[in-house]
Amino acid sequence: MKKFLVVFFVVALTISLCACTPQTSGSGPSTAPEGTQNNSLIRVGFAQCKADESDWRKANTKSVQDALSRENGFDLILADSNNDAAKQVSDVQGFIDQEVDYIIIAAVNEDGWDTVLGNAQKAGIPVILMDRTINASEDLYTCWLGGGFYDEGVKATDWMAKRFANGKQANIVHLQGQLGASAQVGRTQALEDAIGANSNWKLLAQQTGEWSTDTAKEIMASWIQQYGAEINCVYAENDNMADGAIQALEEAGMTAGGDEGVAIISFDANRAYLQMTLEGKINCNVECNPLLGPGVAAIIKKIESGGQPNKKESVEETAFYYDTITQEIIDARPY
Ligand code: GYE
Repeated sequence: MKKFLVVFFVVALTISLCACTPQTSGSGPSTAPEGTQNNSLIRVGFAQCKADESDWRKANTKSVQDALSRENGFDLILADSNNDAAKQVSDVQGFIDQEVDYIIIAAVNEDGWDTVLGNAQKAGIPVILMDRTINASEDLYTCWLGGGFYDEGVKATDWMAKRFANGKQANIVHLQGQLGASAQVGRTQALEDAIGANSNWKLLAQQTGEWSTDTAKEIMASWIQQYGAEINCVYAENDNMADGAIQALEEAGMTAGGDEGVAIISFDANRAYLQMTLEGKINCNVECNPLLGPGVAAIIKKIESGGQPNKKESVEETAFYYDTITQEIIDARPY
């Protein structure tokens, strides 16, 4: 009888412990795959800006979830800050309180990280910055993996210099990303530097479109009301906003892109917008690779095996142009 009671107690205790295992939002079931124990999985907290905010962000989120799967030895916990910088900082503090093994951050805003990253450091939790950079001491994070936003902007302004060569007047409207995001800061700085260096370039208007197609369309419609045919260049800091601007131009009966239309600059080079580049609606689309999951997984595995990643791991990036891109190039791309 006593043996039965002991067995019954152990079984009951096991069932109650499984019931309180925190649900992870990574891919795969909430129980460890065959042959492994939950405690052999590397627990990673992923503080994402806003998982479905743009085509780029959706591809980025999926890339991390696919690479840091349970099958690959990870227990991924995704926190979506809904592009709220203060919430994202508290999401990171939550990961520290949960005693995760690693923290990944795609920072909504460059600023506000010193305290919480100091807490992660005290807790001995390595922090990997992915995509966005931040204004904090490099001692507070292990490494950064992402694209070069200022250099992306230079690729775009180099194309603009050819479009508006021989003193041709450029009258530019500028749709910025969410203010304070390092992608916005870098791409904006490149444009502002180029405007300062070209006396025939004029900035008619500048405003954040919050990375959003609808917001950018509304802003562009008001600029068309105000400036009309004077506008001959749109510098949109991501594909979704470039699409919104094109919709507004076409609804106003104006031509977007091509040799003679309003020149359209975009960033991200998501497949759907490379198709628009091939159609000539986007003139210059600068790549920013969202598929950073495998790189992050490799960095964590390197650390797990005693290695030390480089402080900065940037990814190769290129640009696509309406008069040279082909369907074959688009078909060969992974996103
Ligand atoms: O350009 C935009 C997303 O940080 C590079 O964030 C990323 C940017 C990307 O919202 O679409």
